Amino acid sequence: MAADAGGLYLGFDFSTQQLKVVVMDGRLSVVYQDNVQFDTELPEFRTQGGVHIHADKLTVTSPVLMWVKALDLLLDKMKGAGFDFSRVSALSGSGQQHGSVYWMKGANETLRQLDPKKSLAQLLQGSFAVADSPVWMDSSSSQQCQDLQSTVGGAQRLADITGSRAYERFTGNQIAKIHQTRPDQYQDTERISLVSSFAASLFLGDYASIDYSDGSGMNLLDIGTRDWSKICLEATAPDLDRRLGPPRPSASVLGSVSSYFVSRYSFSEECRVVAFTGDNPASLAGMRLQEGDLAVSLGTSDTVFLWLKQPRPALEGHIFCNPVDWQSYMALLCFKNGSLTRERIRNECAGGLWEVFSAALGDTPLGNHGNIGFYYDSMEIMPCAVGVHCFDQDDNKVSGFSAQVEVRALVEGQFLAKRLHAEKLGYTILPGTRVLATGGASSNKAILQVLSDVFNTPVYTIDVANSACLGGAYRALHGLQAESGLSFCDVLRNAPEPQLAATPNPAAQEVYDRMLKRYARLEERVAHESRP
Ligand code: XUL
Repeated sequence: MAADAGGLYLGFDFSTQQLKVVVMDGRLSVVYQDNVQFDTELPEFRTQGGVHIHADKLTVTSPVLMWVKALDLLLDKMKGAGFDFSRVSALSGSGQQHGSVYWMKGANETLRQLDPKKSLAQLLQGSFAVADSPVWMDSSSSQQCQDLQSTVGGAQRLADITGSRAYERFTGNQIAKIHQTRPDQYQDTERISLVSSFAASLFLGDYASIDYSDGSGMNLLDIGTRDWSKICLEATAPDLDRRLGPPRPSASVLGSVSSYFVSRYSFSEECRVVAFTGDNPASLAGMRLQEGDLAVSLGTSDTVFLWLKQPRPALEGHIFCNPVDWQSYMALLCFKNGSLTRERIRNECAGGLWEVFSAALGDTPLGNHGNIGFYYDSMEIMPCAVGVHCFDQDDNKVSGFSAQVEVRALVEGQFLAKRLHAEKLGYTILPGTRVLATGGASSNKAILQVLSDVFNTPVYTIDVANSACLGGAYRALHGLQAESGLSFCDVLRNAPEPQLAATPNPAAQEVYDRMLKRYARLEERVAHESRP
């Protein structure tokens, strides 16, 4: 089916603290946005930041009915604002990754015959076998992680199959915990959805498939065959295959919106529902990352997205199936020490002023005379290490650097780490590679110059406010056209282009290729010496 020029495309994001929607027209302009904040607009659920943190501090859940009610409220708000649902050609969206929803036996029958006179929350209140869904902030499944890894043959073997070693928040380990601690509720469960496929199910009026990309965050999907891994399923819980349903490509049109939405909100019967995916894959789509690109989000923690053709799963970082090109992959790397550490060094070495911090980067040479620093103010994820570790040009440990050298050591070190870990997962810098920078620190040109030099590639900036939602709207449009063989890139050709912000210094390649080798050696040493 071709895209309708006058049609609208909806992108929803069921994130941790809120439900958001963006509406895009056929010319790719955002024409409407709205949201529902869980804590303040649905106070009856008593969440903080959209979640309940349980007494053990490890278990973190969200009431599934809160998400259902949020959708009622959001659509009612849109209706109240006069939004014309009949113009919507397709919708898609995303959910916080890893969270899981347990549909009660008989729930699919309920979904298939929703009475448009009632709200979704009224209709579905008895449809969940587990009322409180485990979410990505949960870290209570360490035992299940250990069990899975030992059954499969170790952490690296699990990463080779599923793209990641076992992580507590990954859905398979959460499912195993539910099966072990609440066997009756597991028995009552007819279907298990991710937050993303649960949201798609509401619109579809039927159980929606889990897409390959969000499915990769479960420690259950074989990312090579793009099917459930038998050994992982068996190690997790009985009859899991049946409860998950077959996974599908992320660009699949799952069907048309259910008659409930046609009657209650005047959606067109033709409005298509495109598979929902995880919020990180949806952001990759929203940023329109292309083959060979790398996106760096510089925030409280720094996140890196990579587009990969031939991934090499490792013990750190995650490989997911790519949400916009089913034959490719993406990687997600998370570095805990981001802007808070940059702010600390700015305060200590630049009198609290970003201008002085930037000037220090301008006044120090590429490669920083061989000085290298590791600044892990809090326990770092990549690598698992803590503390500040400084080395001079001969790899001797030193207690610190002069203020200007310290500023450059921090910024160079943060970007060398990103390049090192990206390359470990199979990323290679090729001619034409672009680095897209987003997040707070991406407005600092001097920081972006170092990023460009360390990667020896041009750096572009892109506005990614709401990138997951926008990615949903882009994916809705692409889903409609994917059947005619058009790539995501073809369909989104006219979307706003990123802005060029920095180009590499001609001397950068030689300096940083050499420095990266030393950085890798020193990082291993630091990780070894400071392991908790
Ligand atoms: C990714 C992860 C988080 C959630 C947040 O692995 O756990 O980024 O997706 O919504």
